[in-house]
Order: sequence, then structure tokens, then C-alpha cells
Amino acid sequence: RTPLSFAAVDLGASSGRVMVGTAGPGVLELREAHRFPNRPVRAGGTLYWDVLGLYRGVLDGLRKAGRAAPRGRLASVGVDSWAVDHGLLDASGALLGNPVHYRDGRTAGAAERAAAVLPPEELYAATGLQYQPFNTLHQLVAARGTPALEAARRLLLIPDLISYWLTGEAGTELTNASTTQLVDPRTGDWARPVAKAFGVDLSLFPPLRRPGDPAGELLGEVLEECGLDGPVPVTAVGSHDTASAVAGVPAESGRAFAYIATGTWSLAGVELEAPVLTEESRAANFTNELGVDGTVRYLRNIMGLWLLQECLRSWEAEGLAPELEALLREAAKAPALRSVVDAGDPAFLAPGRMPARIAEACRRTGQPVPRDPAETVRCVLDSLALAHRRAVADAQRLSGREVEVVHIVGGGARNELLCRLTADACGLPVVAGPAEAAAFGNVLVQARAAGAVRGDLAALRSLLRATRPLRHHEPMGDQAAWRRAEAAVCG
Ligand code: ADP
Ligand code: LRH
Repeated sequence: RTPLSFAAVDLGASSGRVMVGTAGPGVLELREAHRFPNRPVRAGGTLYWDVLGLYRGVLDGLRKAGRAAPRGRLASVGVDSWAVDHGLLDASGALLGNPVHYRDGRTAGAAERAAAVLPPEELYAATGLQYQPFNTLHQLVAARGTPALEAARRLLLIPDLISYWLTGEAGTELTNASTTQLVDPRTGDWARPVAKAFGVDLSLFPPLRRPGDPAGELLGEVLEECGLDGPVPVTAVGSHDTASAVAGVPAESGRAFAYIATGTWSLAGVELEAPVLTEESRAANFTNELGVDGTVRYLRNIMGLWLLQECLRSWEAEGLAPELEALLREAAKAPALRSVVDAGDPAFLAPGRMPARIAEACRRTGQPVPRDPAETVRCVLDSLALAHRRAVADAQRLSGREVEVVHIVGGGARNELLCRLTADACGLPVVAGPAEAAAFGNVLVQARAAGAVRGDLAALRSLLRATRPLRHHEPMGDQAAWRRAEAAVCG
């Protein structure tokens, strides 16, 4: 088994990247071939993804990946992206309009309309998905009766859409399908009674496939455009970026762990063999998404570094143009836990005016208002660490699984202050890295399918652990201060 090279297409909400991973027995390397910004566009009052711009980035990335791979050979390609969003295709396979962004306001009121069809308790018992205004089901409820949905003959989740354009073959990858609220996490199949209750036509979705399944070959036009020699297979990976990121957690065998995938979102929880569908779990807004190798990702969505990204965007628009590293240095010196906001609050979902919205939340809860950008950043990071603490504690309590260590992966693993605060808040050791866990998880699943590496998730993770530099943070400080902050947020 000689090492082989794979292209991992990983589309995050803030940037897309194409990485080249080389994997074999005892070998795992990852190089960035191409990174491009993911900038949503508001047009005619709707917030869209620029999906063709992203596909352009994928093609440019595959061309560069081919050049970066040893002997120019890619053993396969895998695609993952953010969840829930989708493109609608007509009977000829043409895209019916740009995919709408999950932060668009069209889903306002959809959850209430959905609750009138099926009580939230029943919906949770059947799908195990936490309430999110933007779950695909809510988007479909919001889109009911629109000409695009009426004309649609196929619905492809974003990574499935990219794979379809690359190969001409359509499928629905299961880990991402589990974020639609139309999948039963106990069976890993469609929740047909739920679809029926909502009048969702499941034949819109092409057949389910699982991570590791073949997903076609790059079309001739793609090979030509990217300067690649065929055939180049495409392999289904954990196409939900969070599923790939959790597969890419460098956990140590036998040491119970929680994970926090921190990028635009923080996804914090534990990996289970079976879903937790209790009423208590629903009330705590924990989700049961499906992971690689039949695992369940039992986690909570936390606003994540979106809060920081949006603050930076506001300050830039005001002409302040602060630099992230300098801000983080200043934030580290700012007073700790001076004010905290609820980083799980969907009130922070929409874009715009983030520093002002954070200030308003502090004022509303009777806490000091941050006085400058450094204090605002400190408030965001303290608030995220606090939300991480609550999610890690709740995940353990609700699943009955005690953890010894918290792994932080994703772009936030590069933020030392956030990792340190999370260790302090959780009162647990934190292992930080890799930042590109989703790409690693994507590559490892492809490598196993191609026979370049062998074993279960634990074996894939030990390869990761053995080959990556990781940073360790021991918890310090005062748990009482975090408890007080928790009371300020939870009331
Ligand atoms: P997504 O996949 O959702 O687009 P990423 O996992 O790429 O997000 O994470 C992006 C975030 O990671 C950025 O918004 C930033 O806050 C953080 N980040 C990236 N690089 C650094 C760095 N060098 N120092 C601190 N934070 C960083
Ligand atoms: C992270 C993510 C998350 C979803 C959200 C829509 O990128 O996939 O897991 O909840 O985007």
C-alpha cells in the first residue's frame, strides 16, 4: 500500500478550500492547493450563496491540486460543505436559481407553521434534530408554493450539487441528509412519516449514499478544464463539513472525548453509537446528526466565530480595519468575564451591526457594555467559552457519557485565547488542532475507500494523532467565576 494523493474540497461558510492530502500506512500529509473567499450576495431582498463562484473556486482548486499531487495523479476527490442548504434542479438538470443562504430571513415563522403540522416533540422523537430556524425542512415549509419549488424535479444539498456538476451523477450523502430533518437517526433512512406529514416529496432527493461509497468520476469537461488525466473517481465523504471535522478529531483511543468544531459555527458535543431522543434532550436543543461509520454526532450549535467575523466586517465598514492578531492580543489583556452574551441565541443569526447587537445584549442583561473593539472581542470569546462549557456539560449529562478531554478543531483551534478560555471554562484539558480537521476527515475517508489506509475511525484518528502537531491547554482559574457568568446568561 503506497501512499496516494486525494483532493479534499471543503466549502466553509467563510472560505472554500481545495486541499491535497497524501495518505498511506504511517503517512498523512495535507497541503492547501487553493483557498477562496465565500461571500454571500444579497439581491432583490434575498441572501444567496454565490454557488457558481464557489464552483469556479473548486475547479481552480482541482487544477492546482493536480499540479501539487505527486506525478500529477489524484486517486480521488471528495466534497464537503456546510449543511442544510440546497439547489433545486428542473427536469433537465438545470439549476433553478441560486441556493438561498440559511441566514436569509425567509424562514421567519416557518417553525411555527411546522409546529402546527407536527408538534415539536413528535418531530424531535422522529428526527432527533435540534430546533434551528433554517433546517432544510423549515426552508421547504417557507418555500412551499414558490414557482422554483413547484418546478423542481430534484433537490441537491450543496456538496451533492458540486459532486453532480463534477460527475453528472446525483446522490444524497447521508451525513448531510441528516441535517434536513427528514432522516430518522435510528435507521439512517428517510423519516417517511415526517416527509408525508409535511407534504415533502422524497423523490426530489436522489438515492442515499454513505461516506466511502463511490460517487462517479470527473466528467471529461472537468478533466480538461482542470488539466487532469482521467479517470479520477469521486468518493462520497462525510459531506457535511462537521461530519468530516469530527472524523478528523485526533482523539486518543480509550480516552473519552468531547469535540468542539469551531469555525463560523461552534459545534460542541460527543460522538455516540445511538441517538438520544428524550424530551430533556430536545429541551436542551441538542441535535443527533449522523457521522462517519454509523456514528451519531450529538451536539449543540453555538454561534461560533461568526460573532467575531461580523464584528470585524462592521469595523472594516466603519474604516477601522483592525487586524485580527493585534485585536486578539489586546483582548487577552482586557478584563475577564466583564460581560457575556448567550452565544447560542438565534438572535445573532442574521448578518449586520454585530458590535451594536452585542452591546445591546449586554445592556439588556444589566452588564457593562464593552468600551472598545478589544473589549468586544473579549466579550465574544468569553461568551463562546461559556457556551462551550455549557454544551460540553449538557452533552455529558444528557448522554450519560463522561469525558476526560475536549478536542478543539477548525479555524478556531488557531485562536489560542479561545482555546485557553475554553479549557478554563470547561475545567478540562483542551487539545487544539488540526485547524483543517474537515479536510483531514475528508481525505481519511477517501484514503480508506481507496485502500491506502485501513481500520476503523479510531485507527484513522491515531494516524492523525501520530502525524499532527497539537497544542495542549490545561484548565486554570476559577470555576466559580464561570458559574457566576453562566447565571448571568441563563438567568
Ligand atoms: P468555516 O469553515 O466555517 O469557513 P474556519 O474553520 O475556516 O471556518 O474558521 C474560520 C475562523 O477561524 C476565522 O473566522 C477566524 O476567526 C479563525 N481563525 C483562522 N485563522 C486564525 C488565526 N491565525 N488566528 C486566530 N483565529 C483564526
Ligand atoms: C458548519 C455547519 C453546521 C451547520 C451550519 C449550517 O459549517 O455545517 O454544522 O449547522 O453549518
